[in-house]
Amino acid sequence: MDSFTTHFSHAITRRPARSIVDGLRADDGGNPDFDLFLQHHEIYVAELKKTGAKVTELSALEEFADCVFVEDTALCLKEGAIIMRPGAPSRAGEAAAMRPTLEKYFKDVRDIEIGHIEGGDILVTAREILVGRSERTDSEGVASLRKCVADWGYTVRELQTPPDVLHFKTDCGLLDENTILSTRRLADTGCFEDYRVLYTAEGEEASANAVCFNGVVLMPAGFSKTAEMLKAEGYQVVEIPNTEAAKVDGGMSCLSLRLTPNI
Ligand code: CIR
Repeated sequence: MDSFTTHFSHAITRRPARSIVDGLRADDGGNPDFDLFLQHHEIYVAELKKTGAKVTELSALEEFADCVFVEDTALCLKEGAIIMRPGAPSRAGEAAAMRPTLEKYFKDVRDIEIGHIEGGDILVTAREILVGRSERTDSEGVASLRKCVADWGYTVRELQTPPDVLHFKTDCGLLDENTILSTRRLADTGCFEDYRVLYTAEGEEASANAVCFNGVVLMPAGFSKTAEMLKAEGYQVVEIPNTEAAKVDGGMSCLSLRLTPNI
């Protein structure tokens, strides 16, 4: 049976705003080029569609520079969706803006009511939901998520995102039910002891934010050793140019919400 953690009928993306040049970033390596960002984004959306997904492409929200990174606004599970409470003040309104779209797909849409939590810090596996505390996600936010999903039967495990890493999933991605692609710095914290872990090649840590969507592993282009390793392990890999999103700390998972509606 296809896992609900890697197989989805739908995805939601949002066109990058021109204001993405002002997007948040940890280190300033120059502003992203908007036209090139848009081209890369179009490739990403096309690859999602090729996997059979129906993609809802939302319009840009110029008032939110980081709005293209929709993953941070919500968590979609098979029972319903949870609207996040981003820890970045400039991103707070993005989550509320996602609600009307999710209400079209889910009967039950819940809200994180206290603390802060962003979707980039959440990794859903077949057995549990892993959440890394970070600069954007705190224990109150994790507790609020736990409360939201308890009656749906999910276990939430609270972990720590390594220092200087934006989100938990900046450093990892689920490849299949039991396999996680991870950097060594994250896996060395012991958080994946019950899983099979494949490591990014040394110097290719930025390839860890891969996302498995309907049997295809979408990963940022330019990390040939990690891509070859994944292919040798039997994964179907598609490499997507990501230079512009990377300038504002964005990767593959951040660019979509992946879901199977229940309406
Ligand atoms: C931010 O700092 O919030 C954005 N510039 C990047 C968000 C990346 N999202 C993700 O990893 N889920």
